[in-house]
This record gives sequence, structure tokens and C-alpha cells, in this order.
Amino acid sequence: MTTTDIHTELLKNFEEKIERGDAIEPKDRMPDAYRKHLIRQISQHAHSEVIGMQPEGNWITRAPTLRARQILLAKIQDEGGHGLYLYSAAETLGISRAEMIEQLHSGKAKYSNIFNYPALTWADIGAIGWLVDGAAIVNQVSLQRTSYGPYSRAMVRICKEESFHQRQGYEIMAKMMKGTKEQQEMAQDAMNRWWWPSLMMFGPHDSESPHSGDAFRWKIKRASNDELRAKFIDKTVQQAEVIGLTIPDNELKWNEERGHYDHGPINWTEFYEVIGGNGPCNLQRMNHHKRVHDEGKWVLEAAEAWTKKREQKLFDLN
Ligand code: BYC
Repeated sequence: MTTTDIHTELLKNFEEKIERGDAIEPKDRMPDAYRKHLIRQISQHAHSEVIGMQPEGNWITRAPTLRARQILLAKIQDEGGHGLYLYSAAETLGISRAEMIEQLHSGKAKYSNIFNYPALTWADIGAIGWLVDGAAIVNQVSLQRTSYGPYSRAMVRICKEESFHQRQGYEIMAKMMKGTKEQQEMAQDAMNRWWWPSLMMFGPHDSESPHSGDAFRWKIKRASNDELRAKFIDKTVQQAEVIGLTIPDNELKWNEERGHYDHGPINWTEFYEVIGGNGPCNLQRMNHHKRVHDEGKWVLEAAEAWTKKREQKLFDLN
């Protein structure tokens, strides 16, 4: 067998596995492009979870009640945990955590557009939980069936926690809508500011999505950007109606034929500006991450020194 024959045989095995719906595991042979595609997506997903702690973290000390503070704190800790599952899943593909952080700091790796907007009021915490986590769940439920085993298993655990997050946000919004006129206005204002960026979370329209072709061929993506966006809109419109919030889109209308809501145009210029580094909070988010990363270096160094010492002890005993 020549090298080319072996290569063709390995590729055939991989494609048959994908076709049968078998999970691809870390030690399986896989095309380099599949590995790179997953490293890009999973690491960006991990960075989103970690950077996403910032806008919410800003409100821990200002939560209106002790109960609200405890719940918010628990939610933010969950997001940190999600980041860790995902960094671990990406590491099984042959990239180190340090390399991923380096790619984030250099701007090579993206993170979700949504975390580059400020959380201005307590209602924003409601909007983040309800809309942002709500959008994330719709996306992540479909990723539970993604073809890479460690990613799909991480998604199963993450989705269980996300549904609590979504309810936490919805509860805040529902409570504010039962409150004073000022509280109702605050909730509507948060809705107005977070609605469109939440729709952008699903990525560009399918016709403009360069990675979707490979993602579908390899069963990394199980539903398209537009399909998931439509699912999110359909369920959120109902929820907004129940608590009396208005979706800030004059063109929003049920389309009987499609079985989905039609919506107004999304501002893709804003989306590309934000993911290109020019959103309202990109600089703040990145500077904060870099500063905290530097300040926490001693923890990593201490852990490494301890491991080295322990290994030496074991060696001496043998
Ligand atoms: N933001 O070809 P496309 C959370 C980029 S966090 C920024 O459609 P793909 C939470 C895309 O990367 C949940 N960039 O890409 C945490 C690509 O650029 P590159 C985060 C975006 O990968 C704390 C280009 O646009 N969830 O729940 O097929 C507190 C073309 O896009 C975005 C995930 O990360 C965006 N929104 O599809 C609260 C889900 N959209 O890489 C909540 C996992 C697109 O070539 N990721 N881009 O430079 C995915 O499912 C897919 O990667 C996407 C994009 C659907 C996001």
C-alpha cells in the first residue's frame, strides 16, 4: 500500500463513521481540516463562556436582593465551569490552553458578539439570562448531537445548566414587568438594546456563512444559523407577550406558510464591526481578561511547582 492509499483508506473510514452517525473520539484518525474547524469553534465557544462572565459580574455587588445576588453568583460560576469543560474538549484535539488564550489575546480567536455590549441596568441582567442564554440553549441543544464526542458530551452537561440560567433571566424580566412604571420601562429598554445583538449570536445568514458547508458535511452543525435563529424568535415572541414586553421590530409578523415569524433586517454592518473588535466594550473586555490573566499567573506557577515537587518525591520513593 502506498502512502496515498493509506491516506485514502483513513479518510474513507472517517467519512463512513460520520455517515453512520458514530461519534469521533480524540484518538480516532481525523482529517486535519476537521480538527482545525473544531479547535476554532470549540475554543471560541470556551472564550465566549469566560468573557461572558464580565458583563454579569459587574452586577454581583449591585443585585437588588440577597436572593438575586446568590442566584447571579451561581450562574456566573456555571459559565466559568462551561468554559473549563470546553477548553478541556478543545485540548483533546491537540491545542494547549495557553495557545488558546494566546489566540484570544492576539485577536486571532473570536468570542461571541454579544459580550461586547454593556450591562447598564439590573434589567440588562434579566435580558442577558432570558435572551442571551435563551439563544445559547437553542444553539447548544442542537450541538448535543455534534459529531465530536467530547464536544457533544460537554454540550449535554452545559444545556442542563443553561435552562436554569434562562429561567433566572425571565424571572427578573417578569418581576420588573409587574413592578412600577419605571421598572417596566427599564425592562423594555433592556429588551430593545439586547434583542438585535441576540439574533446576531446565531451568526450570518446561511448564504453568507463560510463555515457551514464543512460543518454540515462533518455533522458538526446539525441545524443552520437561520433555522436556529427562527426557532429562537418563535419561542421568544410568545414569552415576551406573556409578560407584556414588545419586541423592537415593526416588521415582525407570523408567516403561516413558513410556520415561522418573519422579521426585519439584521444590521450585519454592526455585527462585523463588533466581531472585528470595534464594538462598544471589546477593548474593555480584552484588557480585563489580560490583566486578570497576568495577575493570576502566580497560581499557575504555584501549581506547576507543587506538581514538580510531588513528582520528585514519587521518583525518590521509587
Ligand atoms: N459572534 O461561517 P459562520 C453563552 C463568526 S456563550 C462572533 O456561520 P460557524 C453565555 C464565525 O466565527 C455561547 N463571531 O461560522 C456565556 C466566523 O468567523 P471566523 C456561545 C461570530 O462557526 C456567558 C464568521 O463569523 N455559543 O451562552 O459555522 C453568559 C462566519 O460565521 C458569531 C457558541 O459559541 C458570533 N455570534 O457558525 C451567558 C456556540 N457568529 O471564525 C451566556 C458554538 C459567527 O472564520 N458556535 N461568527 O473568524 C457555533 O455554533 C458556531 O460557531 C456559530 C457560527 C453558529 C456561532
